[in-house]
Amino acid sequence: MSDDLKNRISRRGLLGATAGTAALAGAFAGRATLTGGAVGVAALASSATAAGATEAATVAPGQLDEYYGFWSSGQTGEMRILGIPSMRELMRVPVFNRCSASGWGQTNESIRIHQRTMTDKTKAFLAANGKKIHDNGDLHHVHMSFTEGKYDGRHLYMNDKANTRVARVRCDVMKCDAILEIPNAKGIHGLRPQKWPRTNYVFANGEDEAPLVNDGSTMKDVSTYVNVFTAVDADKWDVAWQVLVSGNLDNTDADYEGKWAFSTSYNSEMGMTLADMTASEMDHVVVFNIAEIEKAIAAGAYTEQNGVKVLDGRKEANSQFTRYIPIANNPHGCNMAPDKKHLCIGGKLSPTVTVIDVTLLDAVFDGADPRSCVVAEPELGLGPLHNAFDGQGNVFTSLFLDSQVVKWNIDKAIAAYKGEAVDPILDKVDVQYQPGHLKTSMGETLEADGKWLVCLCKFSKDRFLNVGPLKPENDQLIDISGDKMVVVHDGPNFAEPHDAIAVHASKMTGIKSVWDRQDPMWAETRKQAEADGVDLDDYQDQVIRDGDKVRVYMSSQAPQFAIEEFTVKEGDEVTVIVTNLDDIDDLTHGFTMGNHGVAMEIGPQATSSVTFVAGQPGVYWYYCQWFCHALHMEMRGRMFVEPKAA
Ligand code: RUQ
Ligand code: CUA
Ligand code: CA
Repeated sequence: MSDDLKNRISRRGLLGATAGTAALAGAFAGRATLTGGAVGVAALASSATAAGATEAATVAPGQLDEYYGFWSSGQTGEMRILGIPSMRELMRVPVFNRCSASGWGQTNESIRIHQRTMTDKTKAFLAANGKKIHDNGDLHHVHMSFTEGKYDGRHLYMNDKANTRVARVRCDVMKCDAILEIPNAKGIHGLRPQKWPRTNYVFANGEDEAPLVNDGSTMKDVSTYVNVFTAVDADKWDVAWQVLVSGNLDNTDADYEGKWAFSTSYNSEMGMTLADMTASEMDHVVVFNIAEIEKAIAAGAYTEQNGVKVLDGRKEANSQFTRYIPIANNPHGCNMAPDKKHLCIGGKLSPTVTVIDVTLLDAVFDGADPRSCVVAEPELGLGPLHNAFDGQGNVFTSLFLDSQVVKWNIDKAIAAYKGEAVDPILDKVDVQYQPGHLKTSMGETLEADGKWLVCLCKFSKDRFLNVGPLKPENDQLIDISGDKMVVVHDGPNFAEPHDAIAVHASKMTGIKSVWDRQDPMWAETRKQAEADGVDLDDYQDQVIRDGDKVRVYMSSQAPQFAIEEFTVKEGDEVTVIVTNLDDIDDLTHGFTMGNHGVAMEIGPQATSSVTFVAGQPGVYWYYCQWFCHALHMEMRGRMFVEPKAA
């Protein structure tokens, strides 16, 4: 690859004008002929079809969407819920971020979830920095739990690349109930639940290379660096095992038989600079053999590192845990088709998608040429990143550089690879602009239905009113029910609509409107109440003093807090525990303590608590910040802070 090309593979360079794209095309031309761009470019359906598609995407006021869209939010750190096809934003679920509206990251219940699975090192690090938790995150990928290849509506799983964590969200209340910091790995990026027989594992990729014993004893000697593939036990919420690999790891997926997991690697070179990371002609996808890995774990043939069972799947270990399938330089997306057979790998720097037939992988583990499982490699256009499926044998691939989505057929691509004169490309459509992920309705399950495609564009440029140098990104909705793709909706979105899944509403029947009083979310708070002689079910509102700790137990019922004043001393550690006794839909209360940086949400029948240090002597008002009643403004009370006793 020329230096000129490498220079252009920066965010800025990729965005560059036609010249940049032309230079890339020129660079690619050396080893591959570009055919994609000439075929069916931006073919728009007739206006009649376009109008029909737009109508299908219209959801009138008061009408409900057919699909739940679960969105990652990239560096915002939260999960979002949108309706599809309306693309209306329905909810934000804080996970790795601090949320001012709900108190996530500040309530004791959420801090306990954060801390429960932190490593001791992290706790010490945060304590040394005067912090209780990391309250930022970079949430790239959201996926739902599976039972036999289908969404089962139990959990959603997601990664935090920034702080090497994974999290779980309960679908019944749409709150995060578990976070796990992954030891040994660095920068968890790709994340996928096992699809078959059910989600026993959540597979998580460490993207960044670091010494396995990362204690500062060696830092610049790259030969000591490793990358780590992690399987999280989805039920126990602990690391089940890890496998060391050669090269880094980017995106991951699993098959529909529970036999394999796959990870792309863009840095097989183990390069530490951009030039070195793009130096080789080929990188690879790693195939993990789940049965062989489980056998070794059961036999105790692992080493233990930071409390985790670790196997060596690096090339030089020659194990049966892994195989390395060569793929053109710097592959990215990794998507298993619902035909249970074909794995599609986005070429990124190569204009191709590599199709692997997973039924040929046993032979590869038995010694066949690793590339013998490659059954197609269609040239589709510039910058292929991710793939989505319609369940009818077709694939939709995002072309980052071309700002297009290309629809192509797997069987035709296989025929072309065998030398038949067929063009696998069926259609191309312009999107605005630079698409990353794209997701079809139910497309990563056996129930892919080929109705909608959400395309998550990294840039919106001129697509919306100018809001300053920082522009929204652009989620576009594409009707894929006909032969031609039709863009029917622009959805501006704040950082970053990284990835999304579209789940049919019929899968989400377990969602509650009112909390169960016995919910485990506040089990610890309940224990404290019992120790204080307070029965959270037969509510006794009271203030308990325990040295310089004060616990204020109060219930709330619109439009009143049961305790309308309480007294503490300057410097006291005050914990306010609020139970919302209202039990009707959508009657949420809040508790905000003025000038103390404290706010939390308390849903119907929920208990939430927050701890803070009482400030300077004086009168402080607290109030309910979630609109709950005509007298919501009056739902307030006073905290009197007395001077410390001399
Ligand atoms: S990766 S734009 Cu973080 Cu999802 Cu491909
Ligand atoms: Cu309670 Cu507003
Ligand atoms: Ca590379």
